[in-house]
Amino acid sequence: MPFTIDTARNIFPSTLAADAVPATIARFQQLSAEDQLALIWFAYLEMGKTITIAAPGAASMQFAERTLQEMIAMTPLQQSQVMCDLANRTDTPISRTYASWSANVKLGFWYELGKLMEQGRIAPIPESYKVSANANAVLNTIIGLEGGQQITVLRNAVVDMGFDTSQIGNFERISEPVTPPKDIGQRTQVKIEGIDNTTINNYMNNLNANDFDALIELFTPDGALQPPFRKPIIGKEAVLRFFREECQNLKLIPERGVSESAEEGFTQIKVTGKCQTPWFGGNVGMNIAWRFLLNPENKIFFVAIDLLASPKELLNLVR
Ligand code: 45D
Repeated sequence: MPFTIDTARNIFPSTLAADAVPATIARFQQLSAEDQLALIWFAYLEMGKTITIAAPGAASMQFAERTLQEMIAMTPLQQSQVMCDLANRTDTPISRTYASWSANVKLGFWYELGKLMEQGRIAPIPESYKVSANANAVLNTIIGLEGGQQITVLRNAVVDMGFDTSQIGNFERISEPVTPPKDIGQRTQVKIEGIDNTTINNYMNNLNANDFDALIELFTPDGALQPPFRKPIIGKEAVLRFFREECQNLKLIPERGVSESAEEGFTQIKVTGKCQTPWFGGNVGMNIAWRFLLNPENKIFFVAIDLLASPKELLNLVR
């Protein structure tokens, strides 16, 4: 039976993903907007004691600038209202603008707001704000997670805010400009214990070099990529857009892997290792598995990226 995207998703079924992340997000979404904002604020302060976030580049900030200026000119009450509207996904002009932004522009916007809240130029969360018992429980769960899982929860919370894009119809998507790929001389080459496959090595090396045009040629026309906790992105055009919007300056550090033949001349390969986001650099390494399904021509038909449940999972290469 030939593979479909649906059957491909089940390769290496014993891979344990960090289910605590979607479980925590689901509990977070149940809270009131005020509790959500206060919770993120307290989580952010707590995490700030151990990990620092890198300032976003000017290129990603220019798009949020007008909205930030608009908010600075508001009364504190109006400012709080804008933030609650974002968390409630209410239909307002700012919630619509926010919805048109890529994940990195949204994160950059909140990064700036956080600084402005600290300076008192945007209404802060009062130190005396008492979160509900439920919110407190979610906060404690987040504080107990490992770093890579914490930042994934925060990122998802931010990405899910704003008006629902599926209700907007046609709109212009706003994302940072794509920087040119690294010069050949600047590129690094991965070495993966147990894996000797040019497609896999080229995948890692091209992604590390921001060479998305070369990277996308490793995929079949109907190929798919499934990011952590998301549905597969299907087809070269959509996958390329995802690379340009969300994958600049990632650092992939694959460590080891296993390869075996599958049905119909396909090959399934699982690789484990670390991945760093430009937001936190080497301060936060995420434990990652890549589950590849390659067609007989060694092209990528499917790859899933999983955030692993624990470092122990890095050694789980069970077929
Ligand atoms: O509400 O092979 C305040 C793919 C309070 C590609 C705040 C990948 C109020 C293929 C504090 C102001 C991408 C899939 C808010 C690999 C409030 C591939 C602010 C994997 C919101 C390997 C909060 C890549 C702030 C991975 C400022 C796994 C929060 C990348 C900021 C993962 C949070 C990247 C930030 C992650 C979170 C980045 C900056 C998880 C960033 C997380």
